[in-house]
Amino acid sequence: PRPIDQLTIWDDAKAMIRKARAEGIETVHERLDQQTPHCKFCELGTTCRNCTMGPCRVSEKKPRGVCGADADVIVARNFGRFVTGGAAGHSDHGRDLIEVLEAIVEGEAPDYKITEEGKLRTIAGEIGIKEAGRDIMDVAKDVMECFFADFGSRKKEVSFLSRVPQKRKDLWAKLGMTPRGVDREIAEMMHRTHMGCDNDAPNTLIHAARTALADGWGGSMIGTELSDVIFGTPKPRMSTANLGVIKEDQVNILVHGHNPVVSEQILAAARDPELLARAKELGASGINLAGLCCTGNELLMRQGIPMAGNHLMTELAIITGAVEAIVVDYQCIMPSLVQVAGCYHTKFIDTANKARFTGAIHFDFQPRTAMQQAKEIVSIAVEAFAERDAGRVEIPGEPIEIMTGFSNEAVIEALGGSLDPLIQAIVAGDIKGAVGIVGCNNPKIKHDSLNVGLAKELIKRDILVIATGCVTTAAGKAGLLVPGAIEMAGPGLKKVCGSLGIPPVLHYGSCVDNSRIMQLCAALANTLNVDISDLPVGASSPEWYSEKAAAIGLYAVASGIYTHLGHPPNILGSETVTNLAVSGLEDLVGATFFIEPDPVKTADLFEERINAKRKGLGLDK
Ligand code: SF4
Ligand code: WCC
Ligand code: FE2
Repeated sequence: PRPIDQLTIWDDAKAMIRKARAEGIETVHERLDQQTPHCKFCELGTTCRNCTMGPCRVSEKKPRGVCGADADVIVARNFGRFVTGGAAGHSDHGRDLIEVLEAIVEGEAPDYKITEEGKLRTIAGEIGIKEAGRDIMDVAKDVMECFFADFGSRKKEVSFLSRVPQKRKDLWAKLGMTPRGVDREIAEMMHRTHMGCDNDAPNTLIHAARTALADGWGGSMIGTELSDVIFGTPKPRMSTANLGVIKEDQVNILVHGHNPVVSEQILAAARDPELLARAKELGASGINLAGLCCTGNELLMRQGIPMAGNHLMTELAIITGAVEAIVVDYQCIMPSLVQVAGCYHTKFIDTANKARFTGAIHFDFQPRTAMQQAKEIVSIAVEAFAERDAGRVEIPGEPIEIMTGFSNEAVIEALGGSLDPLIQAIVAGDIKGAVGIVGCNNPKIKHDSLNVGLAKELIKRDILVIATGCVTTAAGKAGLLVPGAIEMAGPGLKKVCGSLGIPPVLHYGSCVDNSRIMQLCAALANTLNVDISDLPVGASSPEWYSEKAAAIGLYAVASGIYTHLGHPPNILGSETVTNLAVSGLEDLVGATFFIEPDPVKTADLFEERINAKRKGLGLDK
């Protein structure tokens, strides 16, 4: 096996990988070794399995599949479907929030409510629904109908395009990139990539961008906004991160996945007096809830629940031996967690019919019965405490302080009611620009080395960093999410963040919450009366792995944001597709991807780009 020092930058992770090896438990790292080297054709994107005349693998020697498709067509189709998988994930999550809103409106969800009436009214206004003087439930019903319709085929564009600068919308219309309906774009991509349909790589990629935009300005944005409406808009608050948040003397429940619909109820149930009393009867001092990945981010942003770890920490969290239950909803949940949990007393509980795990305890979680089901789940965890083997418990490290809760609403409030102070700081050059660092971990990359390395490098250069997804935990563990982190920032950023009492890296939420960043960029562009592509901003996913991250990257680029990836998607087998991604898109949408594994070089490229955009806006000579 590879030496542990090469696998991760974190001491808590190293301790748990060591423990796993000592106990003979396999992790993602060993499985990557088993899978290396990967299939070269698949890496290049030149394998096609779209029909049974194949599967085909094309190369210089055999340049066409049985049907005649060449590398360009095959790579574009594969990448199109890849992005579509991601858009489907985020958007189906968004749909689940609409269904909860529907259940609230119909009086079928006693354990959920409209928490943010003001926000719901604002959204209604933005999407053209009359709200003044109307009962909130009537407004909610119309918003719900409108969002359901955003998934269908009858609209010319999804509702939240009302937020997009006109110039950008005109460009999308001209390119045939306007997202019309979420499910429609997803279905159309599946159609286009069937044998004998869209056999022109650039044309396929335009539709891939449209599908990604349906995610960013459609499904994801609906997910974020309705989560705020139902569970509350995040406000700045303090919390903690790393495996040290797991408590030796308590019943530990980890929530993992993405959707707050389940985890918010688990949190409420964990505070139930009867369950607490039972936990104490069994010798625990309390019930401790902590998060993993994005469902963790959702609870952290709104409720301050501590974060146990990001993607590559999920197996390792169980290996502490102190986790009574891991409760999952969907996405980014490694199936191996069932096996790792099986090595301990840990109960693995799945809650969604669309994300079942063989060997798990299954709950078909429904809005109507949410609280009762959540209590049953917590009860299973509490009872498991009695089975814990104290001799196998090892919880590494002390929790690190973090600040979280930066919604756009909270940022505007901190700025005194408008974005003007932020714009002034950018104009003055105290803040040169901003980069959203988002996404995952990937065992091919030393865990969090790029996520942290890039964030540090950017803030040094007075570039504000906005973090979401698994990058938030990386930034937090590196001490970047506290106001004191301004000491690591350049002089301008230090001054601005110092005066506001905020960190130079802002925790902006989960992966669907990248829609908050899109909304912020659109608002800045609208205020300045420019396009998003004119702003001194960028996006990065240094350690990405998932289809969802590819969708995010593509909607960022298609929205006009220069976007970094730490390693390439499986497209290098086509020069046409690769060139389009890393340069040709610039002429079409005013932004491209760039691929760069080195954090310093990446920061150089961002700085160059940001300086050029500043010049373009007339901010610097
Ligand atoms: Fe091969 Fe064409 Fe079928 Fe793909 S669609 S498997 S390239 S014959
Ligand atoms: Ni979003 Fe990436 Fe984490 Fe999963 S939870 S691993 S897509 S960043
Ligand atoms: Fe996520």
